[in-house]
Amino acid sequence: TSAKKSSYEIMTLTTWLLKQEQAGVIDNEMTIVLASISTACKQIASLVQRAPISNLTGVQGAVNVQGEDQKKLDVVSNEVFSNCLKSSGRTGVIASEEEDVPVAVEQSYSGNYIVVFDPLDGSSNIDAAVSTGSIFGIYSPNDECLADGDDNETLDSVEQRCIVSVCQPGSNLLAAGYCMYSSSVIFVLTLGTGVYVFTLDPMYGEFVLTQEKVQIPKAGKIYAFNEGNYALWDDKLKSYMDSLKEPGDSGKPYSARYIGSLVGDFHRTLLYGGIYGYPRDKKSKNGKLRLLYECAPMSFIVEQAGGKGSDGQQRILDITPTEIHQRVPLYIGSVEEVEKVEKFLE
Ligand code: AHM
Ligand code: MG
Repeated sequence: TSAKKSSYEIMTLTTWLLKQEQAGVIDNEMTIVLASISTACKQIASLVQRAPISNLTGVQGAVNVQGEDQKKLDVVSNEVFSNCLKSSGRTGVIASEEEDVPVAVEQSYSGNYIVVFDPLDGSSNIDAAVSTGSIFGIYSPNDECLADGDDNETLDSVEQRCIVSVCQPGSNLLAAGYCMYSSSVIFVLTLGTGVYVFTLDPMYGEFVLTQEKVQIPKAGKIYAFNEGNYALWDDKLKSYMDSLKEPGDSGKPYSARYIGSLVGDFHRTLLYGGIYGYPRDKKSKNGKLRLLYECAPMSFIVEQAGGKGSDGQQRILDITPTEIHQRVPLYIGSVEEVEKVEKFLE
């Protein structure tokens, strides 16, 4: 008999989560929340793949709180995500990039986890069938969200409680992940014990573990910035960008890659090394990306893979949001690359 693992042996996300629960990494409630998120992602994956057939491309007609056109799929994905989380019965408050304010989940049975998410990031790519993704982060319930006020509590004060409960620094995250809808559907997850990658097997309809304990290369010569904004950047950032184009000793400058979809650009950076940046500029004083739904979860993941997430000066995970849709500049990726841009910005 050989010691070789049976070639029929696969580790599904469900089995993996149950093993994490048995090992005491997560509790039963968290297992259920994560399972419901993976279901939402599978549903969104199928909606994204069939979008041109089922007439889900194009805009909804509404503009979200942040003044952006909502795509039809933004709206649908937000509903899918919210419904899966609500019906898990284990979330107390959910906050979405697509909603004005966080919502208290009335049907919560136990657990009361706080979940922040961007249901469909990079949706401007959808109509051309380019990569998109969902991003999420999970916080433990705090006093604010547990205080189940009396029946006379006004809607305003419930809302205020929810806002206070989600405005936590990323360093409090218990779990974070993303699902990328691309040539493969990839689910990346950290529970604070390394980064695990699962790939959706379309035959089984299950996420299967394909990479464990992923480590980002210490350095990497790929940069992903929207350089169209160059003229709006400050001089320090311009000279950083110029430096990447110097051939240097190796005779080869950095390579530019920019999908315009954070999840796709981040996933490539995680595997190949390099840097993704969304700086502040003359028009967008805090850049474009949101701290709660985008920057903090991605920074938790990158740190778990041995990389770095910074706003140019400080660690993203140390920033406590004062507003739920707060934006911050983001520089994320290989340690050496992020430190390099920090040096230039000093
Ligand atoms: P969104 O949440 O409205 O989809 O915006 C976020 C996206 C990111 O996925 C991407 O990295 C960035 O916006 C691209 O912005 P730009 O088109 O300005 O380069
Ligand atoms: Mg987004």
